[in-house]
Amino acid sequence: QKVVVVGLGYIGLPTAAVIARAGAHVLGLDVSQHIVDTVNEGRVHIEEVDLHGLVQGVVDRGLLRASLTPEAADSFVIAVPTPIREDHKPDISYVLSAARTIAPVLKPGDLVILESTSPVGTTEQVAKMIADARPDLKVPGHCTGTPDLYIAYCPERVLPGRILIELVNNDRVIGGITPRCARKAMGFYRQFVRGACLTTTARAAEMVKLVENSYRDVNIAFANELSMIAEGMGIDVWDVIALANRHPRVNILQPGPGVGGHCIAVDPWFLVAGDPENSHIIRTAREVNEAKTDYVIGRAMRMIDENPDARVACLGLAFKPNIDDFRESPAVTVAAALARRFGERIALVEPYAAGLPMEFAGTGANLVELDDALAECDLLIVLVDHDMFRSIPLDERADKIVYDTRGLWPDQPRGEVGKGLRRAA
Ligand code: SAJ
Repeated sequence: QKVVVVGLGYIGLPTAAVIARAGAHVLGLDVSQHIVDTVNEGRVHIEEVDLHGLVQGVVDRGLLRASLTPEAADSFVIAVPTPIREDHKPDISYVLSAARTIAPVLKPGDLVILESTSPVGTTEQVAKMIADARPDLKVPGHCTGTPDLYIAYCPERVLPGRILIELVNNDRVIGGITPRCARKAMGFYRQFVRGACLTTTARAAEMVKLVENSYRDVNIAFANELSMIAEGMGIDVWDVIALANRHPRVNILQPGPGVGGHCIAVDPWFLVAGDPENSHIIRTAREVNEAKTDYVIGRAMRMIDENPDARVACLGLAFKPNIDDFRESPAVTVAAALARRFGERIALVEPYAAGLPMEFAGTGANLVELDDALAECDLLIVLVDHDMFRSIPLDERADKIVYDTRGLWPDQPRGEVGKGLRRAA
């Protein structure tokens, strides 16, 4: 069987490689000549655990190719970005353009699956786009009698850093435009998914994806709100959360400098845009998490002002621990605000960065090794809970002034703000 995957990004490329490994002939479509060339050489343009070896293997075996132009196939998987606009409204133009691209090569019996995180109703819009482009085909939802095509929505739910494991092992929610479409898509996923494949409608599946990430955002916002309340009361929020979580029905997440990545900080807005009147908690959670980043910036600036002779190290720039992904990272936002104001006084430590993200251009702040930062800096601002930071022994930081936004070092001596703080969200 032949499969076309549209979009060779963080989800599309691993998905294409996993389908190819299961034995299908996969054509990856992308609008970037650079990405197409890279994949055809068996290389990857994104960092993800074990991805390079897998892509090299399936390209060498002739199971995966990349191209700028579509070809006929049995199944089409759309995995293109759905960014958010300035006004917090979703932009589904890449999805619609992907549908327009594949429409000319579709034939009766083909399956089209949308995987991109999408506002509710997008799969129906894909069907409409195909129906308009191909009046000769009977498109589900746009014809009488038995349709020629199968169209379904199946969101990806993988965690960056564990993509290849989770692509195979996670349960999949498969929403069909019709129940027949859902059953057909289930047959497709069963070829390479070990988790359960659960079917529903396309609209429900679209909402499920948005709900999962909103759930996490709301729960992180709760932790971030607690952190600011506890800080004002002089209480260690991590102690409070750990103790509250000993209750059998309480499970509070961890506060931090804000929520990063391109999913959790974005997807809740798709729900809000769908029904602004009724999405109070979801919108407020977004606002609390965004405000937490500003709170951390203000707090860090005050500490630096109170210690005018201190050299400052920001520990971590990634959006979460132990990965080299800096997209929408609150750590970058905080460190860049400090770098713009304090310039070369700020040392940046990021073991996962090859160079500095562009946000730091012209600020004078430098990337330094962790050992040098520990030797030279008096004020440490912990922004990411990388394992490498967690394992720094107390004797290397006991005399430092510490602002630990991740609660990494429970044993840090406590003191007044600016004089050797234990940890403060
Ligand atoms: N974070 C906290 N406190 C916590 C947990 C996370 O501040 O207790 C922060 C992290 O530091 C990070 C952000 O939240 O900045 C997001 O990290 P994450 O690990 O929670 O999630 P992502 O963005 O890497 O992946 C999420 C996952 N969704 C859920 O767990 C519900 C993943 O399964 C999705 O596939 C992915 O979004 C996606 O693509 O939508």
